[in-house]
Amino acid sequence: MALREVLSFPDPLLRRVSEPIEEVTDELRELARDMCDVMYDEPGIGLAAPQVGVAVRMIVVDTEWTEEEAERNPMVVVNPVITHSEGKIVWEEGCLSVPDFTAEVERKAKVVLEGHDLDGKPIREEAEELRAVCFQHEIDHLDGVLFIDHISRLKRMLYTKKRKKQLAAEQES
Ligand code: K1U
Ligand code: ZN
Repeated sequence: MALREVLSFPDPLLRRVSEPIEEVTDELRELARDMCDVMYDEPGIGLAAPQVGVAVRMIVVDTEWTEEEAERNPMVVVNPVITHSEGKIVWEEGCLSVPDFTAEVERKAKVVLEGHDLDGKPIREEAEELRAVCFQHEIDHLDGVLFIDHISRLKRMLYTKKRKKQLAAEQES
């Protein structure tokens, strides 16, 4: 089956604030499956529903599957929230919706993520390093925030210019 398309900057749909999920329907289960397929295909270590054009508060994360001999172990989180955070960490981030760009971003070093799985079971996880960064990155997507919003205005402007040129060139060819 065809994979869902990942929206890319500067698509305004990436800037919407996503709606909380009241009830997990079959449609949302299918969306979660599709998001995992997209994450593994791209490849990535996380994905948020708005990146595939659906403005609901759901993320998928698998921060270990790219390591040698690791198995796929996707975590789907419905209505994720960070309930505790501490410290600071700087991490070089990329984003499947921000092509051809990475930058260092300052984030909270340790977080507690809470939410529910697709069966309504509560999830609570304490995370640090890449996993903590990834949780913050994906929850930002649910609020219409991209990692480039956390870098300097100058760097963001330079990237925006480069991206617009790239899109204009794509239109011409
Ligand atoms: O939300 C996204 O766009 C996914 C993004 C998540 C993320 C990456 C880095 C720091 C924080 C959040 C990605 O997965 S970008 C691709 C990536 O990081 C990666 C891809 C293949 C192997 C290892 C990493
Ligand atoms: Zn992203």
